[in-house]
Amino acid sequence: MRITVLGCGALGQIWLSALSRAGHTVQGWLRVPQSQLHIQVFTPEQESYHHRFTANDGRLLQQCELLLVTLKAQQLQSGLTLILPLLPADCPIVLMHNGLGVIDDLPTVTQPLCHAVTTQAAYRTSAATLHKAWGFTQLGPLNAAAQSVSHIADMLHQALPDVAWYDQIKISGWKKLAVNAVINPLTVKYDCHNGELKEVLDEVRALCDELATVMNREGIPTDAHQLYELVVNVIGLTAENSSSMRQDIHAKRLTEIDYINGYLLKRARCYGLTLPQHSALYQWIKQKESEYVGDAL
Ligand code: KPL
Repeated sequence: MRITVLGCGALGQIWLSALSRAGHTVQGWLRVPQSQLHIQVFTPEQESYHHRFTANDGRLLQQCELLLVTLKAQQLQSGLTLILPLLPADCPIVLMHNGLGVIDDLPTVTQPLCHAVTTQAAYRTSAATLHKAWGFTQLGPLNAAAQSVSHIADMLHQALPDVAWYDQIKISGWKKLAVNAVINPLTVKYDCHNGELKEVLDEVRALCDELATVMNREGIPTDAHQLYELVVNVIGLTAENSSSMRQDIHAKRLTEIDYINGYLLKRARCYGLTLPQHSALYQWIKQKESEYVGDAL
């Protein structure tokens, strides 16, 4: 299959490497155009792969059979708008990002559009990309045209397991949002690794209570206790991680806060709900960002 990966950070690179090793013709697409992309990826088993990929080739994009987008939520609108006109009308697009609400900001997409929610963990060092832990990716439709592209999940599963198709991807998106809305901003507030949040479980519980109220209004079958168990479990499993939001703040990059806690607050307002705990965390992160936002833009 001819595949373009838009967004070549850590997640994009592990997919580029895995798809290429599975025999697909892949290219990278960078926001700052380059004609080639040279990467080194370490698997969780410490195997090392060097690759040199074609990048930003408009001809390959016009023949593309899958566009995998691994940009962060806040980069998607500008990144996708630029390349949509070059994409074949029937080319499926898979958006793999944290947070929700991105689709509200996008131009009309007529191609089959999917959301992928993943727990694959990867990060970049100055020398290489480390695929730190195997995860699970769920893929589902964001528009009617995507109802017919469930076979993509099998193809992706062959390259970087586990991947499964899930018609109700909104449920997975909200559960991942719940995890990120608690862990990510709290690790910034306390400037700590995920595991250290075991010290502030009362705060975790209060945040989960607020999440459950909004998620139930959104039709997501869950409750505050289930969410609390989910978040505490992820805190334990990712204890050594520095969350992506904490990494963004340390690197003075814009964070995904508007698509995580920001989206939650927006949906809460639609139901006339106020969420004091999440509002306070949201303000905290926005304040942190504003200290360097001029440089980040
Ligand atoms: O997805 C994550 C992130 O850091 O963005 C978690 C699950 C919190 C792991 O660090």
